[in-house]
Amino acid sequence: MDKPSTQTPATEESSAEELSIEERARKRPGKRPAARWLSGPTALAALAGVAAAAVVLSVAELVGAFFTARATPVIALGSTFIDFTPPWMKDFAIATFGTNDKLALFVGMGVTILLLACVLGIVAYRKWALGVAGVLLMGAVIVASVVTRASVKPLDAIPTLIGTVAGLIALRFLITRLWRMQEWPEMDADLAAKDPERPATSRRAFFAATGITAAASAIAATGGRMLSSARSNIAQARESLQLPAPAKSAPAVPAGVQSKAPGVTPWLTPNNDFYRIDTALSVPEVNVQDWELRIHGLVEQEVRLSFQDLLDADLIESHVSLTCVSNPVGGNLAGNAKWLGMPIRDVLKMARPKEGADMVLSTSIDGFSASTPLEVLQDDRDAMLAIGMNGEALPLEHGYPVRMVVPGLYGFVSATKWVVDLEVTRFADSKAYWTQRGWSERGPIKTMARVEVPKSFARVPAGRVAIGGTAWAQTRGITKVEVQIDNGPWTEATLSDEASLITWRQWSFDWDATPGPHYIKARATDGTGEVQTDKRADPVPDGASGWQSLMVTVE
Ligand SMILES: Nc1nc2c(c(=O)[nH]1)N[C@H]1C(S)=C(S)[C@@H](COP(=O)(O)O)O[C@H]1N2
Ligand SMILES: [Mo]
Repeated sequence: MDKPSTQTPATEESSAEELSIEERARKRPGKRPAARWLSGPTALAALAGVAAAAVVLSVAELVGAFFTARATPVIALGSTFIDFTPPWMKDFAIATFGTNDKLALFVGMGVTILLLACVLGIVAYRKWALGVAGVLLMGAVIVASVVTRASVKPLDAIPTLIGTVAGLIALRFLITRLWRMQEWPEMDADLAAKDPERPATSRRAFFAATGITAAASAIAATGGRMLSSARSNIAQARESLQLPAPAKSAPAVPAGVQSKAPGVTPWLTPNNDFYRIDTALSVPEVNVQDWELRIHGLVEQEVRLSFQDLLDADLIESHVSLTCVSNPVGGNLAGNAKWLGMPIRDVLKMARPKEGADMVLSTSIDGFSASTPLEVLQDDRDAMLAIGMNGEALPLEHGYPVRMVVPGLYGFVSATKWVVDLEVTRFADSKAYWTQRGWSERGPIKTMARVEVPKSFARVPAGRVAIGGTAWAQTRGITKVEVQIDNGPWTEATLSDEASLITWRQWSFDWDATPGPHYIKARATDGTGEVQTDKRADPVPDGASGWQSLMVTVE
């Protein structure tokens, strides 16, 4: 993309008698040089640069509000700015501005960006390719700022990428207006009088375009800030939430739950690494003061619970492994955490389900729903309305302030996050979100053994190779994992300690590896004695099955 040469106002190719715009502007009588410069192409190009930079930041900020709020572009940029501020300047800022040092930071950053944006506009006006490079560089710096923040995922770069593209479009749009003002000196009043129409129009077109761009950025930036600050208020409320002690603590976890094979996932999944699956484009923001759970439908007594009611209830704590029905064989859509919550059976006792009811349809604040068999929520498996995850309030993306956790069932029929409604009903009468879309109405978790080390297609040295992984069959438990090398015999792996029937169980296997390509297979046996089926099934409609098989090369 290069500007059309016929519209180039300030080129070096200007012939001897055809003076450059700058020269002609300089030769103009009347106006003082400063005033002439301010209304000249360079100043307007600088203005275009500022508008384009505003577009980059405001669009990134707006889109960023829909992403993990840990690092919106402007905040991340601010943190990077701090990182690169020399210590003496930091001390100076704190000494001079005191508690306003944050404000000083943003003002300092703003001025820096403003100056660079001016340069960007001027450069783009003269040589478009350099302008493109400038915008891309700006995008790269923001992306680097965002992704180097703690606990930020690579996907969080997306808002900045979108902002950068929008900024490029805006810059091109504005600079094109400038290029169209080919005959710059005609802009002066005396010449404009001779041809009043054209120059004024093109000049007005530029200002109109800049105005629209600036207004759009201001709206985007304000919207983005409002959205993110609403979110950060919720995030703060979550941070300061004090979880009550459970009436019944989680049973002690045996010392040997972790697989002996190095590299196997931690037995307890940290919140930040816990897989996340939901239909929410932006994470719902729920205020605990506003949160209420309604239990209704086929019940003797409709019940409404406030968050305070949950805090006051007899809470239980339990390690439960969750699994997604979409998890392919060998996939990682599963996690194990310590949950704190109110048993759902206690809630159902208050509501007293009527004869004939066989299902509870739980609905989230954003309209997702899950159908869970009523008896599963009434038995002793510790299905709960969870408010705590690994000793913290639920993370926003895992359902803050309240979600369901039901041992033994895939998440799509049980694990409703941001839950606000429980309707006691019948499978014959209601269909849940995914059931309406072709998935099954029930979802007991299938027995599964996963190989985590070595990785598929890994190259490993000959000799002792540690194979290891995780297996699960929630509510039935894992009693055996077997490994098969190539077409050899199935051999029992070493099981790590079992914490409970509703948590996953890890395993390891020492393999004496000989050079060449080899296939590794694994299968589990659950507590009912049933061996994991080798029948391959896709995740749709009720979960994948089959034995995982992977190839490694021994060198
Ligand atoms: N509100 C809501 N809750 C939801 C979902 C959803 O899309 N919306 N997805 C479910 C699915 S399919 C799974 S596997 C689990 C995942 O829970 P996690 O994101 O905490 O791992 O949440 C369940 N709860
Ligand atoms: Mo899922």
